[in-house]
Amino acid sequence: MEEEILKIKKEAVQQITAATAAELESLHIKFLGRKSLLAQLTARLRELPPAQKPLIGRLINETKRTIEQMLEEKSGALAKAEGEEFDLTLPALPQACGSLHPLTLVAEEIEEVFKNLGFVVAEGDEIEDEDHNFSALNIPLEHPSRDMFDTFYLEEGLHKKETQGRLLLRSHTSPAQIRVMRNLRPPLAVLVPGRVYRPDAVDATHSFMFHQIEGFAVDRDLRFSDLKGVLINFARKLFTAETQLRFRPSFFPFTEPSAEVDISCIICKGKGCTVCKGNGWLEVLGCGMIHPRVLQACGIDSKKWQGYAFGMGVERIAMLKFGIDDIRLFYNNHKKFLEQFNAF
Ligand code: FA5
Ligand code: MG
Repeated sequence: MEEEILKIKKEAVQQITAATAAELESLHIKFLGRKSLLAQLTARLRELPPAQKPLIGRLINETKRTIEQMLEEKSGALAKAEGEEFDLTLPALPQACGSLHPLTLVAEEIEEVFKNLGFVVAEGDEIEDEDHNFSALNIPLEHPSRDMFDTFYLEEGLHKKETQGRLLLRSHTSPAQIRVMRNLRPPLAVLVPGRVYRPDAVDATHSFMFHQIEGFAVDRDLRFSDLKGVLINFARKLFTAETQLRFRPSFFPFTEPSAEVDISCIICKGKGCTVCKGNGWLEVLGCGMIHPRVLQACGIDSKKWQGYAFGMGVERIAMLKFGIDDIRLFYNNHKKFLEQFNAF
């Protein structure tokens, strides 16, 4: 009898394993029903010698329990599989494909223009110290940009004027000039893209974090006309041959003479809008001839070498390039906005 029971169990295992949902019910009747083989064996227990009865009885009960459990598990597994069943003939879901951010696209395009002129690309540090961000750039201690209202400082002791080494989030990319010029000897032509930080009030053209690209060259006999030449070439390459540049005399402690450069507003074609604040021009960069004191602070003989430098706002240029009328659109990660740059 023991053998018969094991045979039934083996058969049950095979059939339940291979069963479909529809077959489970009949297998339940076949193995556990009133007319099942196990039920018949139970009826024959009487015929057994008394010593064997409890043993075989227990084996039958255990087998019933095992089969019952297997049927339950199988039915659960089949129900779950049905829920996950999918139609292979359905068309695939479209995959959303990312693309480069408009600021990255514009920065790369600007880099390309200057690389073609022989500039190399370097990287500066976003956390700077006062020496690189200000002092070595000839920005005196009393200059308003060093005020804590105009710069994000990272450490305590903001009012100790005698310390030179407070840490800060760089407020422009110009400290990279110092880092490069203290490490490499001229002739140099270098481009440094990166993020900068200022506690500016946010509006359509200002953000507290934005991107600049610093560019500078140091060589013998460099003149302001060389600077004008590379900037006009840059504007014509990035925009159109008709793009107007306006050089406004300005002041930076680290350049002399200095200028700020405006580009004719491409958004309103000079008619006046929120981007150009109604005057038809948008300031995109500051520039000038590197101040002799800056060269000297880097151990470069200012009698032998001259340099020019410029620092452009990447957001402003991207706004003009793509006709974007609010700088905040670059940062809020709206898919509808970003998707428009897939084609570029
Ligand atoms: C500077 O930062 C100088 N370091 C530029 C420079 C470099 C001058 C080398 C001479 C030689 P300025 O603060 O003007 O200058 O900023 C440069 C450009 O950054 C501006 O023309 C503008 O395009 C952009 N910019 C300035 N502030 C913001 C802001 N809050 N949000 C977005 N763009 C800004
Ligand atoms: Mg300015």
